[in-house]
Amino acid sequence: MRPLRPLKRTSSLLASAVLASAALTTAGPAEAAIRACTVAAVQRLAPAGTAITAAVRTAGPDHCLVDGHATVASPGPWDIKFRLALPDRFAKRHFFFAQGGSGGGIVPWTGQDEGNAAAPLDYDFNELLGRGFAVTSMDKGTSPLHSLDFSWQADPVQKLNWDNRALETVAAVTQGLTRSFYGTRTLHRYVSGCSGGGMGSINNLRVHDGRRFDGVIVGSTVPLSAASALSWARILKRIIQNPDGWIPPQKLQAAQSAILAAHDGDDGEIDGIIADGRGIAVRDELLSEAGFTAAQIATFRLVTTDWTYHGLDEPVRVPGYSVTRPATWSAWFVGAVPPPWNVASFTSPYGFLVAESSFRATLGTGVADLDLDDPAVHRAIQSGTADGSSDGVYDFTAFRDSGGKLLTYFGVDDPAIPYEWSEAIQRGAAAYESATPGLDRWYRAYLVPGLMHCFGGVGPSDVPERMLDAMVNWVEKGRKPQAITTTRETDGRTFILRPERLRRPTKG
Ligand SMILES: [Ca+2]
Repeated sequence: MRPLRPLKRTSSLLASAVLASAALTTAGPAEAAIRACTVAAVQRLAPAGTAITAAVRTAGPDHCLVDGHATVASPGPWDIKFRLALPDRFAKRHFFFAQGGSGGGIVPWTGQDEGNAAAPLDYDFNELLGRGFAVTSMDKGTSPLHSLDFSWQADPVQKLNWDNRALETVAAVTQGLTRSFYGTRTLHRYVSGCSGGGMGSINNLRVHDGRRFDGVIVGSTVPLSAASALSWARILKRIIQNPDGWIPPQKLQAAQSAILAAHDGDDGEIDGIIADGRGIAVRDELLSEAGFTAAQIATFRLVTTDWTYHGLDEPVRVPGYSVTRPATWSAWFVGAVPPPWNVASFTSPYGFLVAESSFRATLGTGVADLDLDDPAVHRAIQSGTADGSSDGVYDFTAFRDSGGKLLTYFGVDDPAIPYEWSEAIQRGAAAYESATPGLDRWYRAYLVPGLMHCFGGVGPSDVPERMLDAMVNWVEKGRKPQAITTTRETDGRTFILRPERLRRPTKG
């Protein structure tokens, strides 16, 4: 069961994506140096420690589909599985799809079969192959029970794989294979990941200096992965200990309807979407009229109010959740059913599945008993990632200085990661800028109205794909992204996303 993948693409979205991208397609004729698509031929191109297990000529668009694994050690050994598609019409582009969640021993791929639960909703790989991208995906080097199980974090091998090692390793192997296969030194290298995939990508900028990538696209994430589990844990613990504060789904729906009725027009258009929830003050009276008790109002405040985590060397301001779509909270951290919850049931909130399995594995303590003031919790959060890098959390300067480009996007209706992390990451990165124009040279951040966590919701449905279009133009043509036009699949409505601007300059 894979709760993060409830939707299926339709052919109409594919068609619109192909049309929208047609102007960008620059794939040239097949190159003369293409190698044979056999296991033996591809294996000869692979570095030591890489095993090629399949290489098959595949149609639509014509490509060589390669399966393999890269073996890592120290700590290890572990075989990280990957897939690489090498199109006949190659445009010297390599695209790495970094999957979200906990991984799962599955390599997400488009079109294996109609029932493929692991098909990414973010991109259509066949469309990318048609535009001349070599395409790579991997399993993240973990073996969870399901996509929201993090109990493998007790294993330092898998923890390091998930955190940053799998992405770096598979990027090195598959980019090398791609160069050798086509006999080219030139390669435009892209990676895109959302949520857990975004964490791996943004970790790479700090731990490995982003040296494998020219363009990095990050959706809805936090720079220290444990920080998200902490937000959930804080709310979940309160509800477990104070069951009166649990809010039934129908009350959250009533609150959502009332908030929308009051604020839909704030963005200048009555369209069922609040384009930006910052600055909206939800009154107690509104919640009371939606049926909330005092205990439920207290839960609402806990969820939506910014707070400070004092366990780190420096206090960290943690944004509250968006008030724009509270009905979505049930699935993630309030619960469609009241506690008790358990990690074996998907009726438990997704955030509970993640936080409970993660903290039990790393601290031996479940959410209900987690003491946020415990030094052991501080250490677990502070180490944050398993990388051992001495660089600061937001220190992406090596990537910046090598000419790398970064795009981030967050959904305003995200019930998993508060979208105001967008501003926190920008401010963190801006602290390393001393010259004008600073971030403008290499970093763009976008907020997406109506978008939930990575996909879904009432906003546009092609955000990652249009981000990639903008990134290709930036990396390959030097055109800085400005407004990005996105589209809602169901009715073709367009949403023009404009780069976020920090409200005040940050001193270096
Ligand atoms: Ca509106």
